[in-house]
Amino acid sequence: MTAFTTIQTRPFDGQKPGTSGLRKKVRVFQQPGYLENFVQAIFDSIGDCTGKTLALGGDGRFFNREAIQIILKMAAGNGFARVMVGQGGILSTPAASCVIRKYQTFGGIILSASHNPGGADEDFGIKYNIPAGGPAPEAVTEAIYARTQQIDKYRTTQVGDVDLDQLGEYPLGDMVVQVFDPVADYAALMQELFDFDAIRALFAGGFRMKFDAMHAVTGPYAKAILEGLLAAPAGTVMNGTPLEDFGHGHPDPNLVHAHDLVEALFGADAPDFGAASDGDGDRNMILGRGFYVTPSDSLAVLAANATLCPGYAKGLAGIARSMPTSAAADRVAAALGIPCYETPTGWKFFGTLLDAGKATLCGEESFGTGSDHVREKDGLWAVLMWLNVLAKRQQPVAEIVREHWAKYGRNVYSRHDYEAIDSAAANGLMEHLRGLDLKGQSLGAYKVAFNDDFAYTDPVDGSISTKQGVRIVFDDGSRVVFRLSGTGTEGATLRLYVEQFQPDPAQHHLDPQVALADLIKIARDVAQIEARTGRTEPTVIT
Ligand code: VG1
Ligand code: CO
Repeated sequence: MTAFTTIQTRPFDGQKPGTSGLRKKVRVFQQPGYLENFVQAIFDSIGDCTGKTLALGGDGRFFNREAIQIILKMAAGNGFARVMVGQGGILSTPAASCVIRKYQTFGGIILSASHNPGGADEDFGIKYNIPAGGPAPEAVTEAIYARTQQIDKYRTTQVGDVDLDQLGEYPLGDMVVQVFDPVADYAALMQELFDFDAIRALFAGGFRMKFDAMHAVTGPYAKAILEGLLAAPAGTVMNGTPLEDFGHGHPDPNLVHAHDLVEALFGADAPDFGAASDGDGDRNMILGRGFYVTPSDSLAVLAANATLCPGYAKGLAGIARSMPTSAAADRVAAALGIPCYETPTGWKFFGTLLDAGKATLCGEESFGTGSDHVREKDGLWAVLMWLNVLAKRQQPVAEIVREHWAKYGRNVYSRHDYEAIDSAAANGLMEHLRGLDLKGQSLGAYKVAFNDDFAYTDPVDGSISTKQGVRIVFDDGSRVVFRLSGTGTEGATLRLYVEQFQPDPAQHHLDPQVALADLIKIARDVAQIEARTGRTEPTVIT
C-alpha cells in the first residue's frame, strides 16, 4: 500500500490543452494547486498507474525543477513504481519519446512551452505523451480537460526533494526515482539511423557548420553528438548551455529569432551549413551558405534523398504533412509512388499513421520534421539527416534544393504571423472567413476552386477533427490558409499560409514575398485583416 496524502482542491478554469499541451504564464502555474490539479487529471485519465514507470523531464526553463519535484511526489502518491527523470530535469521532447518507447514506460510528462520565451514572467507548459511515445491524441486531452473541471482532490507524498543532478536511483516513498543521462539513448538511436562514419569524414574534410541551440534543451545533445561523436570542431554548437530564460531569447528557430545563426550563415566567410533548434528540441531550421531552406522544402528534400541514410535505405512507406504545409512533399511521394497524407496541425495527428506503418516521414511547415523512429518531431534528427545527405551528395545545400526544384517544380511558400492580436477580433475574422462562399468567384487574377474549413477523418482510427483551418484554394492549385494558433498564452495569433506552385525554373530564384505578392494581398483583403485587427503588416514572416 502506497503511503500518500490527499489534498483538497478546486477546479481552475481554462486547463484545456492546445496544439501541444497546456501552456500558460509561469505565474499561473505557480498558483497553489494549479500544476497539481492538471497532473492529477492526467493520472486520473490514463488508467491505473499502480506499479507503472513514468518518464519525466523538460526543456530546462524557469520552474522546470520545481515542477519536477511536485510531479515526482505526486507520482509516488499515485502509486507509480518508478519515474525516469532526465539529469538536471533535462529531457528534450524527441528524447522523451525515444525513452518512453525504449523502456516501454506508461507514457511520460514533458515540461515545456517549446518556442515560447521562458522566465518568471514568461511561459511554462506541460504535456502528457502516451506509451507509444507521441503526444496524447485529442480523446485523451479532452478526458484530461474534463477531469480538470471536476477535480476536488489530488494525491501526493510528504517527502523531501530528490537531487536531480546526480545520476542514480533514489527512493521516494515507495517509488524509485531514476535520474538518467538524457542524451545517451537518443544518441544511440541516431547512430542506428545515420551514417556517422560518412558524416565524420565530412567534418574531417573541413566542412564547417554552426548549430544554434538557442540556450535551450538541445545544447547537451548537439555537443555530445556533433562535437563528440561526429568530431565537429569545438564551437560548432552555439548557445549550447540550457538557461532558464534562454538568455532572454525566444527559442524559435526561424530567421527572426535565430539571429546569431542567420548572421553567421549570411555573413562573410559563412560556414557550409547552419541549423537551429527550439526550446524543447523538436523543431529545426536548416540553412546553407547564404541560403534558407523552408521547412516544407526540407521535408520534400529529405524524402527524396532518404535512401542515402542507412535507417531509411529500404525506402519510405508514405509521407504525411500537416494541411498548411506546402505540397512539395506530395510531389516527391507521387514520384516515389507512395501515399502522402494531409493531417491537421500538431504532431499528435501523425501518431496513428506512424503506428500503422502508413507513413515513414512526417513534417510541418512550422520547422517540424520527423519519422517513425520516435513519435515526436525531432530537430537534431533532421539536422543529422541533412548532414548524412550532404556527406553522400557532396554538394552545397543551395545546389541540392535548386536541383530539387528543377526536378519537381517549386512550391513557393510563406507563412505570415500576426501575433498578440485581440482575441475577439481574431475569432470574428475566422467566423467571417467561415461564412464566405467563394466557389467560382474571381479574386484578382485567381479563380476560387473551393473554400472550406479543413476537417479530418483519421484513416486509421476514424476519429474526426473539425475547424482545423480555413482554406481558399484556387483553380491553379494556389491557396491561402488561415488559422489561429493553439500554442500562445497572450491574445491570439493569426497564421496566414500562402502557397503557389511554380513549374518554371527561370522563376525559381524569386523571393517568395515577391512571387506571392498578389496572393498575399488577396488573402489580406478577403480576411479583412487590417480592418479587423488594425495590423498592416505581420509580426513574423517565415
Ligand atoms: C504551432 C505550429 C504547429 C506545431 C505546434 C507545436 O502550433 O504551428 O505546427 O505542431 O506549434 O510545436 P500553433 O497552434 O501555434 O500554430 V512545438 O515545437 O511548440 O511543440
Ligand atoms: Co517545440
